[in-house]
Amino acid sequence: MYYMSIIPYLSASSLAPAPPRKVINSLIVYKGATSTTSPSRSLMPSQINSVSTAHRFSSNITSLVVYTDDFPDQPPIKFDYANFRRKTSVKTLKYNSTVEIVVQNTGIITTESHPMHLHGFNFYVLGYGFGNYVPARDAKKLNLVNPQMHNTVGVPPGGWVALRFIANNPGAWIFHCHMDAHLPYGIIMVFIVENGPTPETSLQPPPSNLPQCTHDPTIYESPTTNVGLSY
Ligand SMILES: [Cu+2]
Repeated sequence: MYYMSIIPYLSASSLAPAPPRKVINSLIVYKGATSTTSPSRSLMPSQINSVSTAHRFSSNITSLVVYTDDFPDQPPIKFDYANFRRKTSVKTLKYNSTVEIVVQNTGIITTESHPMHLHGFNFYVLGYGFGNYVPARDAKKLNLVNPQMHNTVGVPPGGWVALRFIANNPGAWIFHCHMDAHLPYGIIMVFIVENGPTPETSLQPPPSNLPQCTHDPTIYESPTTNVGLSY
Protein backbone atom coordinates (compact mmCIF):
# COMPACT_ATOMS: atom_id res chain seq x y z
CA MET A 1 0.00 0.00 0.00
CA TYR A 2 1.40 3.39 -0.99
CA TYR A 3 0.46 6.97 -0.58
CA MET A 4 0.73 9.07 -3.69
CA SER A 5 0.55 12.85 -3.52
CA ILE A 6 0.50 15.46 -6.21
CA ILE A 7 1.17 19.16 -5.91
CA PRO A 8 0.98 21.46 -8.93
CA TYR A 9 4.13 22.43 -10.73
CA LEU A 10 3.61 24.94 -13.51
CA SER A 11 6.66 26.11 -15.37
CA ALA A 12 4.75 28.61 -17.51
CA SER A 13 2.49 30.11 -14.88
CA SER A 14 2.08 33.37 -16.77
CA LEU A 15 0.79 31.56 -19.86
CA ALA A 16 -1.65 29.06 -18.44
CA PRO A 17 -4.36 29.14 -15.79
CA ALA A 18 -3.02 27.99 -12.47
CA PRO A 19 -4.32 24.67 -11.15
CA PRO A 20 -5.74 24.48 -7.63
CA ARG A 21 -2.97 25.16 -5.08
CA LYS A 22 -3.50 22.10 -2.99
CA VAL A 23 -2.04 18.66 -2.45
CA ILE A 24 -4.04 15.79 -3.90
CA ASN A 25 -3.57 12.48 -2.07
CA SER A 26 -4.49 8.95 -3.01
CA LEU A 27 -3.73 5.42 -1.94
CA ILE A 28 -2.46 2.63 -4.15
CA VAL A 29 -3.21 -0.85 -2.88
CA TYR A 30 -1.70 -3.74 -4.81
CA LYS A 31 -4.15 -6.54 -5.44
CA GLY A 32 -3.36 -9.43 -3.12
CA ALA A 33 -1.06 -7.36 -0.92
CA THR A 34 -0.75 -8.87 2.53
CA SER A 35 1.06 -6.13 4.42
CA THR A 36 -0.92 -4.66 7.29
CA THR A 37 1.41 -1.79 8.06
CA SER A 38 0.06 1.66 7.46
CA PRO A 39 1.72 3.59 4.68
CA SER A 40 3.56 6.73 5.59
CA ARG A 41 2.36 9.93 4.07
CA SER A 42 4.41 11.40 1.26
CA LEU A 43 6.68 14.29 2.05
CA MET A 44 5.70 17.20 -0.11
CA PRO A 45 7.38 20.52 -0.78
CA SER A 46 5.96 23.30 1.30
CA GLN A 47 5.01 25.46 -1.62
CA ILE A 48 3.61 25.27 -5.12
CA ASN A 49 6.10 25.39 -8.00
CA SER A 50 9.05 24.05 -6.06
CA VAL A 51 11.63 24.06 -8.82
CA SER A 52 14.23 22.17 -6.82
CA THR A 53 11.76 19.36 -5.99
CA ALA A 54 10.61 19.10 -9.58
CA HIS A 55 14.21 18.94 -10.74
CA ARG A 56 15.16 16.26 -8.22
CA PHE A 57 12.15 14.22 -9.29
CA SER A 58 12.69 14.47 -13.05
CA SER A 59 16.46 13.97 -12.85
CA ASN A 60 16.08 10.83 -10.74
CA ILE A 61 13.60 9.01 -12.93
CA THR A 62 15.13 5.73 -13.99
CA SER A 63 13.73 2.60 -15.55
CA LEU A 64 10.14 3.75 -15.63
CA VAL A 65 9.67 1.99 -18.95
CA VAL A 66 8.96 -1.69 -19.17
CA TYR A 67 10.74 -2.98 -22.22
CA THR A 68 11.57 -6.10 -24.14
CA ASP A 69 14.87 -6.77 -25.84
CA ASP A 70 13.57 -7.85 -29.22
CA PHE A 71 13.90 -4.66 -31.24
CA PRO A 72 14.11 -5.98 -34.79
CA ASP A 73 17.28 -5.76 -36.86
CA GLN A 74 15.22 -5.13 -39.97
CA PRO A 75 11.91 -3.28 -40.40
CA PRO A 76 9.13 -5.85 -39.91
CA ILE A 77 7.12 -4.31 -42.76
CA LYS A 78 8.92 -3.00 -45.81
CA PHE A 79 7.58 -0.64 -48.41
CA ASP A 80 9.00 1.92 -50.78
CA TYR A 81 9.81 4.51 -48.11
CA ALA A 82 11.44 7.06 -50.43
CA ASN A 83 9.09 6.93 -53.38
CA PHE A 84 5.75 6.72 -51.68
CA ARG A 85 3.46 8.85 -53.82
CA ARG A 86 0.04 10.24 -53.17
CA LYS A 87 -2.45 9.47 -55.90
CA THR A 88 -5.52 11.28 -57.04
CA SER A 89 -7.72 8.33 -57.85
CA VAL A 90 -11.32 7.54 -57.11
CA LYS A 91 -13.36 4.35 -56.75
CA THR A 92 -16.00 3.97 -59.44
CA LEU A 93 -19.20 2.13 -58.54
CA LYS A 94 -21.84 0.67 -60.82
CA TYR A 95 -25.30 2.15 -60.30
CA ASN A 96 -27.36 0.17 -57.78
CA SER A 97 -24.46 -2.02 -56.72
CA THR A 98 -24.26 -3.10 -53.10
CA VAL A 99 -21.08 -1.74 -51.58
CA GLU A 100 -19.42 -3.12 -48.47
CA ILE A 101 -16.65 -1.17 -46.79
CA VAL A 102 -14.57 -2.31 -43.86
CA VAL A 103 -12.89 0.70 -42.31
CA GLN A 104 -9.82 -0.43 -40.39
CA ASN A 105 -8.41 1.90 -37.77
CA THR A 106 -4.81 1.47 -36.69
CA GLY A 107 -3.08 1.13 -33.35
CA ILE A 108 -0.19 3.37 -34.38
CA ILE A 109 1.06 6.31 -32.29
CA THR A 110 -1.84 8.64 -31.41
CA THR A 111 -4.73 6.26 -31.76
CA GLU A 112 -8.18 7.73 -31.75
CA SER A 113 -11.65 7.17 -33.04
CA HIS A 114 -12.21 8.55 -36.53
CA PRO A 115 -15.76 9.69 -37.34
CA MET A 116 -16.10 8.51 -40.94
CA HIS A 117 -18.76 10.34 -42.90
CA LEU A 118 -20.20 9.48 -46.31
CA HIS A 119 -21.83 12.08 -48.53
CA GLY A 120 -24.79 11.18 -50.70
CA PHE A 121 -25.95 8.11 -48.78
CA ASN A 122 -26.90 6.63 -45.48
CA PHE A 123 -25.16 3.37 -44.77
CA TYR A 124 -25.88 0.39 -42.58
CA VAL A 125 -23.43 -0.33 -39.77
CA LEU A 126 -23.16 -4.11 -39.85
CA GLY A 127 -20.63 -4.54 -37.08
CA TYR A 128 -17.74 -3.23 -35.04
CA GLY A 129 -14.69 -4.96 -33.66
CA PHE A 130 -11.31 -4.43 -32.08
CA GLY A 131 -8.09 -5.61 -33.63
CA ASN A 132 -7.81 -6.42 -37.31
CA TYR A 133 -10.85 -7.36 -39.34
CA VAL A 134 -10.49 -11.00 -40.34
CA PRO A 135 -13.14 -11.93 -42.92
CA ALA A 136 -13.19 -15.64 -42.12
CA ARG A 137 -13.80 -14.91 -38.44
CA ASP A 138 -15.71 -11.61 -38.41
CA ALA A 139 -17.96 -11.67 -41.49
CA LYS A 140 -20.30 -14.21 -39.95
CA LYS A 141 -20.84 -11.93 -36.95
CA LEU A 142 -22.17 -9.03 -39.03
CA ASN A 143 -25.75 -7.96 -38.41
CA LEU A 144 -27.59 -8.45 -41.69
CA VAL A 145 -31.03 -8.44 -40.04
CA ASN A 146 -31.64 -5.07 -38.36
CA PRO A 147 -28.47 -2.97 -38.51
CA GLN A 148 -28.40 0.69 -37.54
CA MET A 149 -28.46 3.29 -40.29
CA HIS A 150 -26.03 6.21 -40.10
CA ASN A 151 -24.18 8.61 -42.33
CA THR A 152 -21.30 8.99 -39.85
CA VAL A 153 -19.74 6.30 -37.71
CA GLY A 154 -16.86 6.30 -35.27
CA VAL A 155 -14.22 3.74 -36.09
CA PRO A 156 -12.77 2.57 -32.77
CA PRO A 157 -9.02 2.99 -32.15
CA GLY A 158 -7.26 -0.16 -33.20
CA GLY A 159 -10.56 -1.55 -34.46
CA TRP A 160 -12.88 -1.69 -37.43
CA VAL A 161 -16.38 -1.00 -38.67
CA ALA A 162 -18.18 -2.80 -41.49
CA LEU A 163 -20.63 -0.77 -43.58
CA ARG A 164 -22.91 -1.34 -46.50
CA PHE A 165 -24.87 0.92 -48.78
CA ILE A 166 -26.56 0.70 -52.15
CA ALA A 167 -25.00 2.96 -54.76
CA ASN A 168 -28.25 4.35 -56.10
CA ASN A 169 -27.32 8.05 -56.16
CA PRO A 170 -25.21 8.96 -59.20
CA GLY A 171 -22.47 11.48 -58.68
CA ALA A 172 -19.17 12.08 -56.94
CA TRP A 173 -19.32 11.50 -53.20
CA ILE A 174 -16.69 12.07 -50.56
CA PHE A 175 -16.05 9.54 -47.80
CA HIS A 176 -13.89 11.08 -45.13
CA CYS A 177 -12.98 11.47 -41.50
CA HIS A 178 -14.93 14.37 -40.08
CA MET A 179 -11.94 15.76 -38.19
CA ASP A 180 -10.66 18.20 -40.75
CA ALA A 181 -7.10 17.99 -39.48
CA HIS A 182 -7.06 14.35 -40.58
CA LEU A 183 -7.79 15.07 -44.22
CA PRO A 184 -4.18 15.96 -45.08
CA TYR A 185 -3.20 12.62 -43.52
CA GLY A 186 -5.20 11.01 -46.28
CA ILE A 187 -8.32 9.87 -44.41
CA ILE A 188 -10.48 10.89 -47.33
CA MET A 189 -11.53 9.33 -50.63
CA VAL A 190 -14.13 9.74 -53.34
CA PHE A 191 -16.66 7.35 -54.84
CA ILE A 192 -18.03 8.07 -58.29
CA VAL A 193 -21.38 6.37 -58.76
CA GLU A 194 -22.19 5.84 -62.41
CA ASN A 195 -25.48 6.76 -63.98
CA GLY A 196 -28.35 4.31 -63.97
CA PRO A 197 -30.27 3.08 -67.02
CA THR A 198 -32.94 5.79 -67.11
CA PRO A 199 -33.00 9.61 -67.12
CA GLU A 200 -34.44 9.48 -63.60
CA THR A 201 -31.43 7.53 -62.37
CA SER A 202 -28.88 9.64 -64.19
CA LEU A 203 -27.25 12.97 -63.56
CA GLN A 204 -28.60 15.67 -65.81
CA PRO A 205 -26.05 17.23 -68.15
CA PRO A 206 -24.71 20.58 -66.96
CA PRO A 207 -26.57 23.64 -68.30
CA SER A 208 -25.13 25.06 -71.46
CA ASN A 209 -24.31 28.34 -69.71
CA LEU A 210 -22.38 26.76 -66.86
CA PRO A 211 -19.19 28.80 -66.45
CA GLN A 212 -16.13 26.92 -67.54
CA CYS A 213 -13.01 26.68 -65.48
CA THR A 214 -10.57 29.26 -66.69
CA HIS A 215 -7.09 30.53 -66.10
CA ASP A 216 -7.84 33.87 -67.72
CA PRO A 217 -5.85 36.23 -65.45
CA THR A 218 -7.99 39.22 -66.39
CA ILE A 219 -10.94 37.72 -64.53
CA TYR A 220 -9.13 37.32 -61.25
CA GLU A 221 -6.46 39.97 -61.24
CA SER A 222 -8.58 42.99 -62.10
CA PRO A 223 -11.62 43.65 -59.91
CA THR A 224 -13.28 45.75 -62.63
CA THR A 225 -13.31 43.00 -65.23
CA ASN A 226 -15.16 40.74 -62.81
CA VAL A 227 -18.38 42.55 -63.61
CA GLY A 228 -20.63 41.98 -66.57
CA LEU A 229 -19.24 38.71 -67.74
CA SER A 230 -21.49 36.99 -70.24
CA TYR A 231 -21.59 33.26 -70.73
CU1 LIG B 1 -9.83 11.16 -38.10
